[in-house]
Amino acid sequence: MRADFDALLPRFNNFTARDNDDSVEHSGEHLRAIFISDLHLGTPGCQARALLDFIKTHPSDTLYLVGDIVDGWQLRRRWYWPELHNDVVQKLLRRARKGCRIIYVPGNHDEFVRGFFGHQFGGIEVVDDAVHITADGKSLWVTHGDRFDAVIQCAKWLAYLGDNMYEFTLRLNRHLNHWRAKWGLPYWSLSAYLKHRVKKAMMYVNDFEEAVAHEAKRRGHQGVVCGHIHRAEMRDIQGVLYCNDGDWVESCTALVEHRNGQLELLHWPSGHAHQAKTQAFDLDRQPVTVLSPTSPKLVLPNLC
Ligand SMILES: [Mn+2]
Repeated sequence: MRADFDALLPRFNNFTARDNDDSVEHSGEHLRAIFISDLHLGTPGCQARALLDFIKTHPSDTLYLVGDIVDGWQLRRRWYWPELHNDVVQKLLRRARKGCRIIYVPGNHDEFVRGFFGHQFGGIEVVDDAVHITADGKSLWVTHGDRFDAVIQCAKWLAYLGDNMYEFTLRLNRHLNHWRAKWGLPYWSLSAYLKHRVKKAMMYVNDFEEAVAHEAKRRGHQGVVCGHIHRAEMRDIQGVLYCNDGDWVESCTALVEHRNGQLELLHWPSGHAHQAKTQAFDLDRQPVTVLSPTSPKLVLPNLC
């Protein structure tokens, strides 16, 4: 893991740093925090140009890199590193030098960075997960989210077992009620009872978003910020604010926190670089608009 990382660093430095292209920078509000993930630098799919535009025009106190920043899986197969991708890295390093606190929470595609928890490189702090406190005092747990794949896989197996168990309980139910009738007891549906209980349990963990939100709640936070499934979202899940900052492969989305603590999902269309579509969300209110209400929910590990 560490060897992989050491091998990558000199390659980053082989390029000339274009460090002085800040001409269009700082046109907007100085945000309190920005959360971006799933950049997948090192793959042709990465929307590096749009990403650079976004970073340049959005200064912030803190910038969270919420995993899958560099795609180590793809780079190991085939080296792909255009200068534009290097520009993104240089831009981030420059931002850190200028006083922006940059916190890097690695994901599964950049798991080689997980060997560096507690370390810094170029002023960028590498941590397993983070807690962000908003201006109005809400606590958000920041994690990439891939660790919940296991929860969902496990839930599938439980669902499969649950189905077989249901068949079994139907048979058991027949015998049980046969004997209950003999003893003069009224009919009681064991299978309906169990089905109700099992379904409730399955629905609870059967969905990535709910699993992540549940874990955030268990840890005592009011919300969670994650990525991984490339599906930007901000909604309340059982009293927890679930935020997914999306990706920079398809949707070009980021989660930002304004100075007053208001959180917002920004959609950054690559062709219209300066017209961000917004979704406003106050922690105490429902979303104003829904950004991607109908995308599939299941995690595809090879894509995420
Ligand atoms: Mn991922």
